[in-house]
Amino acid sequence: MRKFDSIIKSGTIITAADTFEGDIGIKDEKIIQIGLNLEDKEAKIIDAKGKYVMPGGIDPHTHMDMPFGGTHASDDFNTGTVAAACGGTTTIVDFSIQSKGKTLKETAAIWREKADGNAVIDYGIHLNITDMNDDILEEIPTMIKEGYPSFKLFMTYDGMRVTDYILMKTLKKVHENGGLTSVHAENYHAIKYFTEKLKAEGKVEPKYHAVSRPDIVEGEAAGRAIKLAKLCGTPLYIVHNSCEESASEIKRAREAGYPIMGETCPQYLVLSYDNYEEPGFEGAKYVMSPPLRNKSNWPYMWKALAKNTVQLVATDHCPFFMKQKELGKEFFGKIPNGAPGVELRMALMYTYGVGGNNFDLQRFVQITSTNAAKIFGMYPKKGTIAVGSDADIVIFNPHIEKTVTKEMLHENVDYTPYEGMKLKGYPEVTISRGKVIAENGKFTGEKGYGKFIKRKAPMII
Ligand code: DUC
Ligand code: ZN
Ligand code: ZN
Repeated sequence: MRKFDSIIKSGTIITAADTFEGDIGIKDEKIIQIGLNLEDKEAKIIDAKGKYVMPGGIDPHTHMDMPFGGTHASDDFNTGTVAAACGGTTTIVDFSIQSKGKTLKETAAIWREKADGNAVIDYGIHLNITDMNDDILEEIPTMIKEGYPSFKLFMTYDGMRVTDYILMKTLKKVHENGGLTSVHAENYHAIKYFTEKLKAEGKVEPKYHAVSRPDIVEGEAAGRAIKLAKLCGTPLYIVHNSCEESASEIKRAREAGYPIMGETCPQYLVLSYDNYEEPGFEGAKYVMSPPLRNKSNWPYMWKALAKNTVQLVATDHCPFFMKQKELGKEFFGKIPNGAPGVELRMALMYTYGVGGNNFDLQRFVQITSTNAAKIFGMYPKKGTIAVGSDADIVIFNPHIEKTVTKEMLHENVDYTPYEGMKLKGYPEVTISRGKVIAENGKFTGEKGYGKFIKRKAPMII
C-alpha cells in the first residue's frame, strides 16, 4: 500500500513557532508525517527546495456576493475563492448577512447555497445579525452547536446596524454559549451628521467618503463596544481596525487584561487617504468602510500587528466593478463600499511585513493563518503544519519579484487598489487538503472542491 499520496520535499518549513528543514508526507488529505528523507516511490513529489513551506493562508473576513447599496459584490464563492487560492489562501470565513425577517438558520442556508458546489477552498461562515429579536437570540445556541460560533454586528449602516442594547444582549448570549461576537465599529450618528453636512455643502466627490468618517468616529465606536463587552464580562473581536484611534482602544483594554481582539487589513497598512486624491472618479476605487487613513497611522498599525494588539490580517474583500461604483457618481454616499484584496494579502504581508522588517516569519504565519484558525475555531485542523492537520499548505518563493497589475490577478473586478506596487515574495504552489489547486499563478483546482468547515469554540489569544 502506498504510504503517502504526496511528499513535499526539502522545503524550509515555517510554522507559528519554528523554522526547520524537512519533508512533509501527505495521505488522505492530511499531514501524516514530518521528517527528513521521507520516501515513497509511488508518491507525487513536490520539490520545495529553497522555498518556504507554510500553513495555507486563512482570510477570516470576506464578502463574497454581498448585497450592498442595491448591488452585489462582484466576486462570488467561485471566482473569489479561485483568486484566494492563487494568492496562497486555503480557507476563508465569509459573512452571511441576515435579511430582514430571516432566521439565522435561513441566513446560513442562503450562504451555504451560494458556497456549496462553488467554492474551490474550504470555508466557514460567520452570522452577521441585522434584525435581532427574542427568537433570533434564542437561535444563537443552536447555530453555535451547528458550526457557526462567530457573530458580527454592524454599529453603523442604515438597515443593518444594531443598538448598544442589542449589542449587549448578543455579547452575553453568544459568550454564554461558547461563541464570539465581533463588531464593525463606526459611530452611525457622527457619520450621518458629517455626510449630511458635506452633501449640503456640495462636497460629493469620492474623497468626502473618508472625510465623513474620520478616525475618531471609528475609535469612539471601538472604545464603546469594548466598554460594553467589559460591562457584560465577555470577549469581543473588532474587525478591520484602520487607525491608531481604534487600535489604541484595543491595546489599552488588553493591557488591562480584558479579552479584546481584532484584525487589521493590508489596505490600512500600505494605502492611504492620498489615494482618494487620484484624478476624476478614481478615488471611488478606495471607497470602503472604514476608509483609508492618513499615512501617519501606518507605523502604529504595523506595530499593532507585530506586537499582538491586533492578532491577524484579513482583507474585507468586497469588490465592485467601476460601473457599480458609478452608482455614486453624483454623491459619495451612494458608492458601494468595498474593494478587492483576497488575492494579494499573503504577498503584501510578506513584502511589506517581513521584507519591511516589521516582523519575522513566525509572526507572518501567525497573522496570515494560525491566529485566524485559533480565534475562529478551526485549530489545529487548519492554520498549522502538524501531523493530523489538514494538508493546507502554501509553498512560498521569497525570491519572486512582481509589479502588481490587474491582469495578473483572478479577482472578478476591473481594478486592483494595489496596481503598480512592487512585491518581493509570492505564493508558488497552493495545496488544499493535499491537492495542488494553484501553481505559478494558474488555478488548477476544481469548482466545488471547497468544503464547509463546521467550526468549534473560539480561542482567546
Ligand atoms: N465595509 C466595506 O467596505 N464593505 C463591506 C462592508 C463593510 O463593512
Ligand atoms: Zn465592516
Ligand atoms: Zn466587512
